[in-house]
Amino acid sequence: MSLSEDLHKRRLAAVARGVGSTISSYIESAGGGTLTDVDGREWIDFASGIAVTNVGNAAPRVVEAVRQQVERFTHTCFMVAPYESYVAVCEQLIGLTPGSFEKRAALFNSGAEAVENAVKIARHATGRQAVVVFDHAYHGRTNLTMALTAKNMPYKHRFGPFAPEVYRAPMSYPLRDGGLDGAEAARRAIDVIEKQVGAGNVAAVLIEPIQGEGGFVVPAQGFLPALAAWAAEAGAVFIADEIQTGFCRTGQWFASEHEGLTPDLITTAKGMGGGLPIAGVVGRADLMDAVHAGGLGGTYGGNPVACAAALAAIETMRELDLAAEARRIESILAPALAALRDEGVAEVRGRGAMLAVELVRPGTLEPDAARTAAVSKSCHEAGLLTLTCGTYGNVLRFLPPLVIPDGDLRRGIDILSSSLRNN
Ligand code: PLZ
Repeated sequence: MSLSEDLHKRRLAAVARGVGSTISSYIESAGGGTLTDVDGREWIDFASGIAVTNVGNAAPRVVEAVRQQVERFTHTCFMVAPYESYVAVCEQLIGLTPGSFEKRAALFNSGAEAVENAVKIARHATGRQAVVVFDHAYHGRTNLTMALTAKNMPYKHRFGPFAPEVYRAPMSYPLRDGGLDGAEAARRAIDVIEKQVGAGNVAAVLIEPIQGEGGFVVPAQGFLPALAAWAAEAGAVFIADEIQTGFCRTGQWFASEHEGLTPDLITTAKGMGGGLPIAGVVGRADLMDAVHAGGLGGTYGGNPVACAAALAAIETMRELDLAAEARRIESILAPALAALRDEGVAEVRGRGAMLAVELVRPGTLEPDAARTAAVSKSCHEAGLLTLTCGTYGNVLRFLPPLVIPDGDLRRGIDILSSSLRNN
């Protein structure tokens, strides 16, 4: 029995079945483009732990910053006895996010927690309750964020009842929209909001600028700016969930920048911590500061070790210009994916190092989840770690670390190419 098989047996007896894993190999070490399992087998990393290790795994600056911080102190709780690195991370969030208006930030542990807090802030600041989200949205697994998330299986099934005052509007999904342009898709969504919710009741419009779990859906150009303009007019808070798209992933620091958006609030997590759990809400000072003192917080939010990692990760992104690296990955991966197109590939889409292909039955738009699963499995067998996503489970997505060497990237593309050919 391999060491991984042995571990898997232990896992089955100890870890709840509800917690899944993409592969059943257990990891021993990982770097900038590969993971190595306990049996010495190497995996090319097209997952980055779901868009987290943008700076690579065990990135040298992050390792050193964490080491130095754990030697100094591991936890005081910022709400009890504050420390400099929390403030410094907030300063970085303020400086890096789009919009030159006065901002504030607050730190949390996970993406879901950031989203929950962004909604709390928007509700408190507006005195309104309704939150508008979109088809195919993913915002997390806590009770409120399950309500905000669109897809039933596996996220919501039998986990209700869900938080109230959440309303879902149609998304711009160019492949499946029958040719609606961004303005038309926004009009369709705004009609739903105005008729079913009422502009004056909307606390927040919450959207991923490129949807992640929902299928790497890139809305038609103009959709996001039109929604943001409507929200401003309606006195609603426009929140961009940049948890998956943020921190250089799409070829800019934040995906909002591709269309010149300046969201009122932005949620961040994943890439910002270089692998340590940390999340943030950053945005308009008048909204953030509307909340009474003590209204926001949590024991571990902005833990000093996670803050040290975040500062080191951000420094690495700046120093290595990882936004440019994301564009380098796009310049290699996007044409390679386009060249792999067959009659079952409906679309190649995404931005930067957040790219995907959507698989359908030839000649139709009928999702082909079975082929998607088969291609993914065949990639895994050949040593390429890929992920799937999409409401219909028919999207193969690619999220390599932004520091992946060209050689690993090309080896990954070769594996993907033969997996697609053979399935
Ligand atoms: N918002 C846009 O992508 C996390 C979740 C995977 P947490 N996406 C990966 C899974 O199956 O749980 C995500 C996201 C967007 C919010 C979240 C939630 O972030 O850190 O997982 O809570």
